[in-house]
Amino acid sequence: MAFTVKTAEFITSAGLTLELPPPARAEIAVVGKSNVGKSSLINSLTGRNKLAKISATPGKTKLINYFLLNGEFYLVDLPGYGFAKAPKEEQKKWGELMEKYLSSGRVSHLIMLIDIRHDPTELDRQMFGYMLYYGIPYTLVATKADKLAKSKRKQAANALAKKLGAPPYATAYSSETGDGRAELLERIGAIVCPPDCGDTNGE
Ligand SMILES: Nc1nc2c(ncn2[C@@H]2O[C@H](COP(=O)(O)OP(=O)(O)OP(=O)(O)O)[C@@H](O)[C@H]2O)c(=O)[nH]1
Ligand SMILES: [Mg+2]
Repeated sequence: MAFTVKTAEFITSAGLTLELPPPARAEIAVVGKSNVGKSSLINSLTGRNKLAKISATPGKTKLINYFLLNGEFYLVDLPGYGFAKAPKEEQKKWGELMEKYLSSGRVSHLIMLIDIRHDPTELDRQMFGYMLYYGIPYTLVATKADKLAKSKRKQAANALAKKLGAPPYATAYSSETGDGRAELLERIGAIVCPPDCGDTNGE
């Protein structure tokens, strides 16, 4: 049966000192360019509009924000990259924070977001390279799918994955309409509780 999010709660924010909460069953982190829709996706997935803070101004999320879902796994909101106006010092801090976090061995899965309307940027390629380098399993998601005609979404999402050099498959997602939500939840369900995990998660 379908995986559902029953509860979602904010746990903590962590910065460079990386004071992270005790590990949970899984830790799924959301990465992507600033303003691509990471925080919106977390709200849409959890059905909680005000859980993660959203802003039309890029660079809203500056810390690693932990949300505990169903009391058993973390969904983690990360600060975005590629915010052109960010001061050099801030960009440096972002790099240090991400390097520390991704090499911590805690991340069980990364959900990487790319805007469905734009080609991957150089920084997206770098991010993708980090993911491969650290050997972290990932899922690619093309955000803001509502900005494209329905008939073009699937193809555009898959083309993005291909351009990134990944197997040509990405989920087209819209936090506005809920497009792709069921598909991504199913994926998350499989990460949190693979077939052999011995749990009846999701009933
Ligand atoms: N049309 C549309 N707009 C979206 C969608 N997702 C996010 N947005 C808008 O995009 C802007 C940025 O959204 P956020 O969720 O704050 O983006 P973020 O990736 O968390 O940004 P940072 O925290 O700055 O890295 C906001 O104005 C959102 O309303 C979507 O699926 N469709
Ligand atoms: Mg954010």
